[in-house]
Amino acid sequence: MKTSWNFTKLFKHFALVFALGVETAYASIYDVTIDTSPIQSTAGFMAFDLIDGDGLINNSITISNFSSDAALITEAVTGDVIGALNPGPMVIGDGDFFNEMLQEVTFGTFVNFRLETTGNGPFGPTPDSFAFFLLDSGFFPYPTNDPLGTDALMVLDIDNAQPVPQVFVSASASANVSLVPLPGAIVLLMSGLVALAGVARKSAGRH
Ligand SMILES: [Ca+2]
Repeated sequence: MKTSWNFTKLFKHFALVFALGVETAYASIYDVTIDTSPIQSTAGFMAFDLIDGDGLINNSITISNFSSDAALITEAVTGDVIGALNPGPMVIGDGDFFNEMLQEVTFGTFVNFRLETTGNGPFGPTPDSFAFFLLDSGFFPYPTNDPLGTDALMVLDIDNAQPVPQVFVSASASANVSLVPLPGAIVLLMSGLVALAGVARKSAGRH
């Protein structure tokens, strides 16, 4: 019986270490691919916005590995933004309430970039929130099925330690996101599982 209790305690220890590790040391990374063929050759803008929803805990969004056949024209920055798309990286912080990089473009057929988000809590009812928009030359967003009605193509609410983007549907572009595995988190998880397996074998052998 004592062995079982120790196993439970060890499991809780690793679960806690893993949870704390994710919350304090790791971010979530996504590769984003956007097909802009329907609006190819038109003039417009890409808006990368981060809203400081909680007004308390600092979070940031880092955009890197930008590649596109769009022509980048001028850029306009509001608030807490460092760097640019090309060359990157570009870091959008939440130093102000509204933080934005507005990139004027002539759209091509694709826009690809890597998006890294912090996941710093505690998390309240109005989380820090990132949103990405495609706008026409009159600054009107191309419509999407974003339920909030903002016509965002992608939204990432930083409401947990590993926030997940929401992608919306549009007739003007289609976006896909894929999670990039975090080597550090995987190594930590695996070491915990190996240790647990060893304890489980010893425990089984004694019964
Ligand atoms: Ca914040």
